[in-house]
Amino acid sequence: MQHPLTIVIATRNKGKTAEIRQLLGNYPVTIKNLDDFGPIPEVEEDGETFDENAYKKASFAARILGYPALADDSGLVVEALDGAPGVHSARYAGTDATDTDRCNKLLKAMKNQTNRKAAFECVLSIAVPTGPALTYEARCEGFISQELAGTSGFGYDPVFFYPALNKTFAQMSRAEKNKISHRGKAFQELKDEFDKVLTWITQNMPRQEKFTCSE
Ligand code: ITT
Repeated sequence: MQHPLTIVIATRNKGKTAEIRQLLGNYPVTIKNLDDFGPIPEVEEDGETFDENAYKKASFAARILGYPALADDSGLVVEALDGAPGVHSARYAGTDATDTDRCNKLLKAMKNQTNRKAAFECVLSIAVPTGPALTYEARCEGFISQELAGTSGFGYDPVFFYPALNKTFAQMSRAEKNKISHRGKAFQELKDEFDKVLTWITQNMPRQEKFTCSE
């Protein structure tokens, strides 16, 4: 169903997009992807925090496209690696690496480590074209497994073990992961005040001036 308010999901990550579409499935907004528009420049994610990068991505997309935009900046923070890969999670094994390459690099870095505590963190930023933004954040704690397990999800899901369900994120269905994940929890906060968010967006969107040409 088409709703009058459109939000652009400002991500190029297909795994995230699928999760976000499911998380916002029943809400009264029309969701667009970056792919629904022509080519737009890439944002440089050079911020030092998830917060900075989320705002950069959301405000850039909102300004360029003229729609409210929602960005997610997230990553895996591993205690024994002093917080790495952290904000560099997507590029941890170089720009051409695959998700499996990144998981394997992490397992190698964790070889012989007894402290395997880790957390996924997620910051959501919803920005309007004039600059202001709302922010939501959440984390999900778990452990780095000894080997890859499971084929669902994306990114580091096969090596992130979630003890309460006794499986890795990649062994969960999307719905199961969305209930407990960093992204799922951050979206829950947003959805808990969805009416206010919609009002805020409407009030902060630039007005479309209606004008008529007169001779
Ligand atoms: P966009 O910036 O276009 O959204 P990205 O993949 O570059 O896509 P980030 O900069 O936020 O996104 O990097 C997040 C990385 O952290 C992502 O590529 C995964 O490797 C990892 N990650 C984040 N959330 C994850 C999740 O739920 N499961 C597994 N890995 C995740």
